[in-house]
Amino acid sequence: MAPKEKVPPDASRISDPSSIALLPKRYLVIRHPKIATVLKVQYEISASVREFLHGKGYIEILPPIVGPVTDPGIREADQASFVWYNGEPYKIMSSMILYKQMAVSSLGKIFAFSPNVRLEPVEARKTGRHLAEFWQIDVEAPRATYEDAMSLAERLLRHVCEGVKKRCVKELLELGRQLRVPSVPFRRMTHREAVEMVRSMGFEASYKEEIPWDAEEALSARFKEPFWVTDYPYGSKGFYYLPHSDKPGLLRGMDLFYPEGYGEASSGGEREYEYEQVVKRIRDGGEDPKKYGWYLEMLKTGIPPSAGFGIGLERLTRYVCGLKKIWDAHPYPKVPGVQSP
Ligand code: ASN
Repeated sequence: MAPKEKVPPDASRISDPSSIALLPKRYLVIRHPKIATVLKVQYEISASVREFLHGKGYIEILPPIVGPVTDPGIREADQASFVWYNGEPYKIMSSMILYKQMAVSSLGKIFAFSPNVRLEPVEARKTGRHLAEFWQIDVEAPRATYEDAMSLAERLLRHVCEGVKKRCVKELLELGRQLRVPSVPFRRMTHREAVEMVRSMGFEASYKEEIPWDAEEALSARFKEPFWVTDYPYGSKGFYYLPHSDKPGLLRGMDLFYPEGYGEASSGGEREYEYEQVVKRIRDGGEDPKKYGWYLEMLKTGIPPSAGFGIGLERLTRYVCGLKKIWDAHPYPKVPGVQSP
């Protein structure tokens, strides 16, 4: 006798699958046709990413999930900590940046799909593009420049859009998304130029800090193609970005922005890799270098310079699928301040 299966309620009758109030019932909403369609497209995005990077000689490695140190450069978010063996405080990765520097010293060009936890402030949910748990496509290459990293990231994005347009015709139609394949190279503007632009649009923004979320969104809405913001000011980002030698106070780091108001896509840059410099940078950021045990030990023994970037997978899915809310782009989304499966 065939086992009896209970028939669950018809999820296609849920009128708003993006509702925050329904997140605790994700086991129902995940069956909504729109969410299922998005998750299928996400699978094609991941396949296209692997195809592209594999073709360029990048080796996929496993990411760390926890460790004694993680990335402090996560804007307003907090790191998630817990107790490891012997009462040792450990972190859940907020990004695997420090571990990427370790991996390139062995394997050369690498990438990983890496899980990140960032306890964003509850207000972050208003942006529709912040999750407290998300995945990055993290890429790093030894002896590369930040121009190399930008060129790779834009070709990667182009390849993903082409792949999805080819393989997900039905899904894009169902989602009502007219996806453009962006032309490369993408437009580049410096952080200073971006600040001037958002100020002229009536937003407050400082030449010394990252651009506020609402101004970033408005900036992104002005463009029809993705674009780069480069040369962030010293102190505005993590200690691991290399400063320019010929432009005092500016970093060889960049953010990628989607057009149409989808906002930030990726951040990356060239890395600090010299022990003395990194210790100084950690101190400048108000942290105790002692916290960074294995990382500083590694720098003392010597690693190659490198450059890379991380592209948020759910943000990429949101952009490709044309979604308002990023929580439609994860099977089990964790939205700041919400308890859900
Ligand atoms: N993954 C980013 C990078 O490679 C760092 C980050 O997410 N904070 O620079």
